[in-house]
Amino acid sequence: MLVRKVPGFVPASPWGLRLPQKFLFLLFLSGLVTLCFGALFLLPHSSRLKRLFSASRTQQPGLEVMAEIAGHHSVSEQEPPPNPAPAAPAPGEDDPDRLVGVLRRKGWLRRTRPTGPREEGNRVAALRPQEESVRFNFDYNGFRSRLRHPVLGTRTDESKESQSLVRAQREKIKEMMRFSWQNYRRYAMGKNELRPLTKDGFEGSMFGGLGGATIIDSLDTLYLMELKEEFQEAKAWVQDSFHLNVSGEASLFEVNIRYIGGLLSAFYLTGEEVFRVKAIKLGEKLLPAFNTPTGIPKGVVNFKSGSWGWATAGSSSVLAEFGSLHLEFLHLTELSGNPVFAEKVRNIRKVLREIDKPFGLYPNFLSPVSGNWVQHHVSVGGLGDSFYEYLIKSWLMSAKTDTEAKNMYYEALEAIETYLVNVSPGGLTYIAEWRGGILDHKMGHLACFSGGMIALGAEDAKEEKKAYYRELAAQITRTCHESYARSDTKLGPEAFWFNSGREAMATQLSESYYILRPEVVESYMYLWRQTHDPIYREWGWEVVMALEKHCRTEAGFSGIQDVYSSNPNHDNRQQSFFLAETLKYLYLLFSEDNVLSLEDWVFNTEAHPLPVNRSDSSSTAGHRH
Ligand code: DMJ
Repeated sequence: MLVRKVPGFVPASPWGLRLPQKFLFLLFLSGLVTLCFGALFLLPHSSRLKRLFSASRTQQPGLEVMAEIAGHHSVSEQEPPPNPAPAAPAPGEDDPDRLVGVLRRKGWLRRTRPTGPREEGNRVAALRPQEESVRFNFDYNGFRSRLRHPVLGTRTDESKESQSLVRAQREKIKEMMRFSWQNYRRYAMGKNELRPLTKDGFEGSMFGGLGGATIIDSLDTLYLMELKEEFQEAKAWVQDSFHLNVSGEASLFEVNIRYIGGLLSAFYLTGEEVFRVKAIKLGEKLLPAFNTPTGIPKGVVNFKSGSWGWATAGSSSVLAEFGSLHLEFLHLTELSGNPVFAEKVRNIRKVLREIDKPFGLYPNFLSPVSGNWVQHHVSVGGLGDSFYEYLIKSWLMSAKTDTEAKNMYYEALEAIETYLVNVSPGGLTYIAEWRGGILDHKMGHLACFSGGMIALGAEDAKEEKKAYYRELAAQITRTCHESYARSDTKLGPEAFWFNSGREAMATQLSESYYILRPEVVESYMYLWRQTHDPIYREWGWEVVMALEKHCRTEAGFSGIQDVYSSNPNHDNRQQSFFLAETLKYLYLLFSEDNVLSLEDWVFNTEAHPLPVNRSDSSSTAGHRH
């Protein structure tokens, strides 16, 4: 339609307003906009503005700022992690006092209040000045005074003939330790492991750039065997060259059992501060792994140099890995006064206690995001093993106060007895693996630790089951011995089967290797202490002889590729657990019971002794879970 212009007539706007009215309306509108905008700026944090305009997401409130400080992008721009939160600043990389100062000046500390227990723990760790945790006063003398036995036992009457044989055997094992150490020191000092054939070092990818795995793993064995000069060499390296400012991806489990475990036991044995301080600082670097929706840690932690770390990698966590932190983390709290470590493992315990378990069994894979089992594969060998071990040892380490761990252990063992324990046609008792109800009639070398574990737990079982568990432990240990005895080298394969004519033997070359593993001699040691049956020392000595014959090389000990070959090839690797575990358990097998008495110590899954906690310090709460 055509609108004609009439002189002197000011047309109304489409809404029928005249100019002054329009002006007034615009004025009002702009005032309103200014007011709203201003109000947004008055909100406590600019990230709230972002949230107002962004789609909802699962990120924990209050944590974005910390990521920004660390130079990270917001979570939506990251791949994983699913639920990021800041972790402790990498120890030694940031000056924590300076960081706290900067945060306070900028007012960030007030604005990033945590919103729940998990975040609270992270915040404490992130902002705690490391000096503070180092300055925590642990009463070392009090701890020593509560031990029931001298750490290295009491001297026995050396004139006894039988004792002198045992002493000679012990001396032989000590010589093997000295030989392993000296070759490592000569060819690979500071590297993670020795390669004895090529006479150089091996770094591997499990430790995120940390070095010296063999050194940390060896400290307590050197101390136990009174290899004093060697112990001093190892300690000097930890003091001067063990740097934590690394930035790779590490296995949470491996760093925990080898490094944290090794440092903790070195501290408890010697009282040397350097071990306590480094254990705590390294423990703080592991905390980012727990930043998942369930608090179940991922298997890999990223030590990002000079920044927060993020838990990354795979979609499920492994039972043996997240289930084998309890002992060390309680001691980190005990030695630092920082509750965060105990809180992390208490939460893992809670998730595992509450989750449904098929037939009472614990599958090996759990999603740290949903908290559900990922597959129904159950094993007392690899992937499951040390979870069960840490239940019974948590009970023992708590001076028998952690009844929750005790109950979980015996319930799990009942399910294992019912569904997994079998006897072969040839009369060998074994623990099979379970795949959704179907059994694999095999045992891994790793599962052979279970003889020792069941023996250790037998004493606190219900009266009517004690004898049964002692016998079960003995039978499983006998089966594991058979796996050694049936090979040409008298060393056992990585896995062995029971559903062919050749029982307790590997069925293919790919399972026929032996990499200096400790589990069989570990069980001999526990069974010896429980029964004093000389058969365990005899079997242990067979292993010593076989190691000497097949694994000793010119420059250290090496694993072998085929236990069924009378002249096996070497794998060119002296594993750090050979010094931490295999040689330690052998030495203890030929020692008196009061040397590292089981009344005073529990061994972590890398054979590092941690003391039974009889203190009544405030952080003991961690031990009562
Ligand atoms: C060690 O690192 C530990 O014993 C772990 O629990 C399992 N495997 C190795 C030794 O075989």
